[in-house]
Amino acid sequence: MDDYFRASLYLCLGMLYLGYNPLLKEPLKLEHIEPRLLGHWKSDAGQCFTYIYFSRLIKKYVLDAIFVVGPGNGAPAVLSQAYLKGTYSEVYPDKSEDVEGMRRFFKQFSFPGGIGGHAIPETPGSMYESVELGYSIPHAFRTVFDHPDLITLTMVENGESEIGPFATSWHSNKVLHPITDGAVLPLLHLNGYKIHNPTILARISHKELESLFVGYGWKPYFAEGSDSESMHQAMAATVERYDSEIRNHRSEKLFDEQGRSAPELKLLVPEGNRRMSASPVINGGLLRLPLHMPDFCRFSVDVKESGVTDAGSMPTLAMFLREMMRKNPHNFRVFGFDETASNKHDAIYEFDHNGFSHQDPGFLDLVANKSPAVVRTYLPPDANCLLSVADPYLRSSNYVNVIVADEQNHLQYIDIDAAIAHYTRGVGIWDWASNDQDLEPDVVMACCGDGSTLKSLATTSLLHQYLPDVKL
Ligand SMILES: Cc1ncc(C[n+]2csc(CCOP(=O)(O)OP(=O)(O)O)c2C)c(N)n1
Repeated sequence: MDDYFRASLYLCLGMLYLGYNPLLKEPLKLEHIEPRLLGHWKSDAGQCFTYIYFSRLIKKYVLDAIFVVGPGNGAPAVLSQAYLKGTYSEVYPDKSEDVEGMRRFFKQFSFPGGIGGHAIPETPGSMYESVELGYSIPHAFRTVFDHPDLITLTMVENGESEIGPFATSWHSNKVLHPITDGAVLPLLHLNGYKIHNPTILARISHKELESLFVGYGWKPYFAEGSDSESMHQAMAATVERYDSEIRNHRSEKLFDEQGRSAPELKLLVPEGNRRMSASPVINGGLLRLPLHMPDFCRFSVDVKESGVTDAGSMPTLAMFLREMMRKNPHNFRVFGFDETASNKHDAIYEFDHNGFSHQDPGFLDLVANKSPAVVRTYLPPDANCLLSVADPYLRSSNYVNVIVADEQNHLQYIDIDAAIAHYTRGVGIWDWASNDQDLEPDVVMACCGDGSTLKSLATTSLLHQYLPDVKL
């Protein structure tokens, strides 16, 4: 196990420091070292240590498990594990288990055109971008819903644990179903620092820490110790040390001449998909099932005349979502924030203009900055428009779909066929509200979303009434 640990640490060091000469077959020269060091050593050792001991457990007890990583900058840890367990070379054959593959594996790390210095979804066995702290526990719980045999080992770094919203996520244990869901095993890595500032949880007493986690509903176990070989050498020896420290982490028996990890290390690797980095649960899309979609037109509001019928967008959508939940009891979930009922999703026990006050009003700006290849935004003005956009959005994958819709009853404008046509075009001219008869208009009223549509139509109506000659 110690050899496996040192092989892991060697790979982490290689990613951080070595652009060339991956097995140090040649004397280390300055030009072999990455000119700009990006990425962090920090949590790598603790993460690797945890990962390999859990892999041992997987082998021993034939477990299904995955590893969710929280630490901000400890990507070398998960990368080293995916590489040592063979998954990395399986997914990226050019990063093969030989000297040239290892060199490419090291070189790509935090390098233009390569991969990030933090865990990213492209890394086998990594589900999300760990660069924005605070999601490890929420993501981990998401993985175990409806996977009763799955254990999600979750590495929570002490800096991450100080993120405000994250602190609440410790309570996620209350939403697990003991029969239908799996288990989350969080490991709080108290290495004392967030980058280089002290962390709170690493500085409070055991008693206080224990009480805190008992209060959250966890039973904490403490495993602690420090490496006596801590680095206290003087700067004067830095260059010499560089070379010898890297060598100390490596021994001929860890990697053979060709750069392959030693056969006895392979014995420590769990089988096939039981390698945490190969589990289909954490490798995007492998478990995705198509949703059974009800005909959304069944839930439409009967609009015989524009601007006459009163109905609510959210209650209409809620009926459609309730049917979706009936048809897909195990692979469709609705998450509400704090106002599920007040936002008129009662029909499914489970959002609107609170979005303008409670959430960041700059949210849509942020979304609109993203590439249309990954995000889509729609502001349906009424219930049928909302339904006709919800259906294709729910069928889509690999998109972040944002719909902004309101909760209160208000005037309905178009029937479901017109709504489908409107959604399909993405933008439209409402002839029934216009009087330009296809001539050059005097005024163009443009709007987007429920509130501004209502105001534009009210303005249009007043203009028709008081200035009938104005072409709208
Ligand atoms: C939400 C958020 N706030 C701040 C940061 C900036 N940040 C990046 S790493 C880091 C410290 C992380 O500390 P820790 O979780 O202990 O991990 P490590 O330093 O070991 O990588 C911070 C504050 C961030 N990435 N995300």
